[in-house]
Amino acid sequence: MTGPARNSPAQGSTAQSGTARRIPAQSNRSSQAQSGTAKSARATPGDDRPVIAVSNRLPVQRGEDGGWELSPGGLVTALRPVMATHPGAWVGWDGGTKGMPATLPDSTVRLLPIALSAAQVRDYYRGFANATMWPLLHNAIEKPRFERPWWHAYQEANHIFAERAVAAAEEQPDAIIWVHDYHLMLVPQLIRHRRPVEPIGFFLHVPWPSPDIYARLPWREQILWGLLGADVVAFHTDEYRLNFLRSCVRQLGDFGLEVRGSSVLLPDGRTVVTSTAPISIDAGEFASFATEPEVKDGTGAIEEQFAGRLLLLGADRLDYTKGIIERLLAVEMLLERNPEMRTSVAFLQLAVPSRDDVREYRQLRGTVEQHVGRINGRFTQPGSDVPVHYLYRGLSPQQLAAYYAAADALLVTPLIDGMNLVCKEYVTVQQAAGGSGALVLSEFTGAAVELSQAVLCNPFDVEGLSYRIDQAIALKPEARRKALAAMAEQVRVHDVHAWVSGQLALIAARGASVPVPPAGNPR
Ligand code: ADQ
Repeated sequence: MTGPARNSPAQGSTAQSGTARRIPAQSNRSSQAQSGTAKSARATPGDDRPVIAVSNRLPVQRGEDGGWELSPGGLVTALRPVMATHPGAWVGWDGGTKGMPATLPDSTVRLLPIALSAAQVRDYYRGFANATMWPLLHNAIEKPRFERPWWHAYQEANHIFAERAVAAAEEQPDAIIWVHDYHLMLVPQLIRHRRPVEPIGFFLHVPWPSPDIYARLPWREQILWGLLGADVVAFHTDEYRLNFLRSCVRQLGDFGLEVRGSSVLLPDGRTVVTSTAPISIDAGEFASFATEPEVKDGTGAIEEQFAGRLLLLGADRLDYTKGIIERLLAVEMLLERNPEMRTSVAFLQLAVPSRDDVREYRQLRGTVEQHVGRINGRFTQPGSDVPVHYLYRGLSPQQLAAYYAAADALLVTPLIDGMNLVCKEYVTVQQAAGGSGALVLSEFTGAAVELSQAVLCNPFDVEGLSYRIDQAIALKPEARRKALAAMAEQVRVHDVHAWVSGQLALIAARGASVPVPPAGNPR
């Protein structure tokens, strides 16, 4: 395995969690535009227009040697080749670290760090972003908290991000501006007011809930107007996109807004295009891990540790949306029903520390650890290893890949998840390693739309989930291989480079060539 594991709290939602990965060489970029309304998009940004990326966090962190390195995550890996060939800038919070470099490591992309006060971090980031919008957008699976001071801090922080992006755009007037995620939903409109003709794109990395749930937000209209400052508003799935369009009609219909097909016509005559663009991983990079000697050694060590047992794996940020409790309860039922599995099956949960300064996350960690202890207390057989293993730490992508290659099945059981990249990483590494692993995948993930050959499950039905795990274990190797090959191919063709190319081309085209069909508002 590669270097030692490091704790690296996953702050954001854009898969920038875990530990840093090596910078890959320029990868193959597919020319595919995303589905939905991207009909007129071209293969690349189309020209060498600068790209100004705006995200909550900047994609750099201090490495073990004290130097700066890229944070992990699909977004930075994907954007890096684009940013390397286009002059550009990245606007984001510095996370409280000082002395950030002026450019991305090994690149000319300028880093434009934003320093936030302790009160802004508390109210904008931990409060409004992570305790109001995160639960609301995840179907209110935890109760969203509505606090006026948090909303004011969110407005203030979004102004700061927008100002910095506007300053960057003034220096690079033909730039494409690409804003990311639920932390910055007011930013498109704030930029639009200052830069009326710049192409602005927004991508939401999390779900958009049903209009009924969204309507609970006291500031539902302001957030929608904020997003509609963009030319393109994009989502992982059609379901989220249609929910968004319905929310627009419900909340803003009386203001003269109209939805036609997948476009939104604003009272001021502008048209906003919506797009469905499922994010993906750098499949080439993950496939290459499978053949790295260090990863193979790591896999060998894990296989030795679990020799003679079937290894079931879970790997998530420790988040209440990920269905970790339901997964543990389902494993418990499996062991209850099948006494022989208490020594022939092992379940290993890898959990990346996340947002442990938010109350619900601290409570979740305690609950997970109680369940692990209880299940092992019930089912460990004298003279045998425990059935449930639990690692609470960040791992390098190579270390994760070693676990992916060793695991006989991956259990991805979120109660709701915008996409979920872990399952895409697993099928890619398993396939590249010549494995025959099975994927148990929640139907409430964006990934389930693409990876339909998985053993799909409903994690709310814990007993049913335990039977789905049984079913996955019992699948014949040929059936598993066939499903794996189809899923790995889907991820390989629709990789993150294709996603970036499609999105930038669509934003650059400003949706102007997308015809607006004469259809009524969605109900
Ligand atoms: P996340 O909620 O963070 O992302 P996910 O897409 O699964 O969820 O990404 C998690 C990342 O963490 C993966 O790339 C994985 O490699 C990494 N990881 C998992 N376990 C780890 C460990 N122990 N150590 C280090 N790294 C680990 C949000 C949304 C998702 C959406 C992404 C991208 O919630 O729905 O897929 O953004 O848009």
